[in-house]
Amino acid sequence: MSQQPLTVEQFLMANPPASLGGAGSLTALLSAIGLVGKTLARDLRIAGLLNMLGMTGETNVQGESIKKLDQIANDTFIEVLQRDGVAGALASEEMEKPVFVASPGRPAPYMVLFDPLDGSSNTDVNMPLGSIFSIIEHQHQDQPPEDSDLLRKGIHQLAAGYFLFGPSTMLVFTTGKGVFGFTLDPTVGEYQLSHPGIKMPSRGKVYAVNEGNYEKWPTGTKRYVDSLKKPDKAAGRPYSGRYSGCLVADVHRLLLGGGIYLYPGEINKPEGKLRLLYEANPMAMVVEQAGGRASTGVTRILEIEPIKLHQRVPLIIGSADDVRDAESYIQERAVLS
Ligand code: AFP
Repeated sequence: MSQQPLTVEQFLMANPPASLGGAGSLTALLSAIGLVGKTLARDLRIAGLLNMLGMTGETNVQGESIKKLDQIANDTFIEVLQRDGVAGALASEEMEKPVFVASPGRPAPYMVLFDPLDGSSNTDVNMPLGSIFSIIEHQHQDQPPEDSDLLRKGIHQLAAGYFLFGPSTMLVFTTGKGVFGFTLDPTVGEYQLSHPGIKMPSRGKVYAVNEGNYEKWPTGTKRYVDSLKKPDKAAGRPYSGRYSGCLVADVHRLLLGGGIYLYPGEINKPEGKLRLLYEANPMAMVVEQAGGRASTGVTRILEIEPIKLHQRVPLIIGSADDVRDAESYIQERAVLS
């Protein structure tokens, strides 16, 4: 008889992560996050039938129009983690301020930062979507969180991961001891270990970037992307372009097959688009744990000292050698200009 793959809870029982405030508390939190993913997977599957597509008519703290599914995903994270989790504070890309979860008499040793629905331009066209989460220590458990409580460098993350809502739903996470991918079996309602100990190739043949922005990039970034298209059989070039509009989907491809994703800084917008705390930090932790690399082109993402909650950063992430190449082009530009 073939062996049944481990569920997330069984996996964490066999490989217990260091927990704060009592054994099993991080497992409980990851389990609650798993429930968020199952709920969203269900909603996304039938969103087109339930009037869940399109816009709410409102804008978020970043000034971006909110899709109905952004709102639903955000509410799902908040409701589930408030009720079931051991998180005392929740911060989201979609909310101006963090939410305090009062839990008198029981420890709430974690804070969760999340992008509830990544790639929301894909919602209305049935393309892949993601959710991203980062878990850090909640240091002042008895007080409503200040923004400053959440401003921790990425190296202090205790766990990070994402859901990929594609043909199947996957939960991929790290607690600092490697990266593990679980596929949701909807018939039994469990995530099952399908991708143990993911390791990225040190170089790939795929690049993911919104090349429509080419004219806005600094010279070094342009030269790097140009270089990927110059045929050189020995170097495995030209690379193939693959860009889905969903960071999670693009990075997931690289995690399994290698390559590079860039959302670089632009001449008139050097900070780029992606958010440090909700997107770059958690994806960087996952990728580094799989042997990859993540930087702004100059600075390691996980070493950036955040100065505000909704801070943006350029993100160059993927196979270590590919990211090093991109850095050398980007830094050369800094020297030449
Ligand atoms: P949205 O969730 O607002 O659609 O943004 C998605 C995202 O943060 C990331 O997932 C994509 O890689 C990137 O932005 C796409 O941005 P562009 O549409 O500017 O290429």
